Amino acid sequence: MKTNQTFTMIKPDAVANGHIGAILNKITAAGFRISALKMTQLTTADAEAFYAVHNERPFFGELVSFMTSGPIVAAVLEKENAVNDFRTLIGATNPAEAAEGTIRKLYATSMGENAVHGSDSDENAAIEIAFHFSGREQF
Ligand code: FUP
Repeated sequence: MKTNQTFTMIKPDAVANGHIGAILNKITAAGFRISALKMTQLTTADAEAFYAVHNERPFFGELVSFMTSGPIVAAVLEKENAVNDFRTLIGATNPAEAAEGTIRKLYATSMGENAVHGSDSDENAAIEIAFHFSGREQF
């Protein structure tokens, strides 16, 4: 398993609000290399599978509905300590608690519509990357 990779999605709220360019700019300015990138839209089955760990949670239905509501931008990011450094760059799940200057503080609107996803472990990063990208789509 690679320990220098993480997976991100720019979520439907941030795409709809015109923040793709600003978010990618913050990511590269923070020293991440983008090694895969695509705009796509999740089906209900995709979102249910991606967020299966949350399927017993009360917010699961809303989460799936939101994540399928419009296009997303999926990307693989590379950097030393990628998972933890990217979690720091995006900030807390709830933008009201996110640190100043973080992507969620700048661009998220609520806990549910929080602009970006970031993998929470190297193991999940590998699973999430394989879910979204074939080998031929990674550079
Ligand atoms: P994060 O790792 O910060 O993306 O947060 P989680 O994996 O805990 O949650 C995944 C997504 O579920 C969040 F991005 C938003 C949604 N969520 C809610 O809508 N309400 C909650 O209480 C927790 C998470």
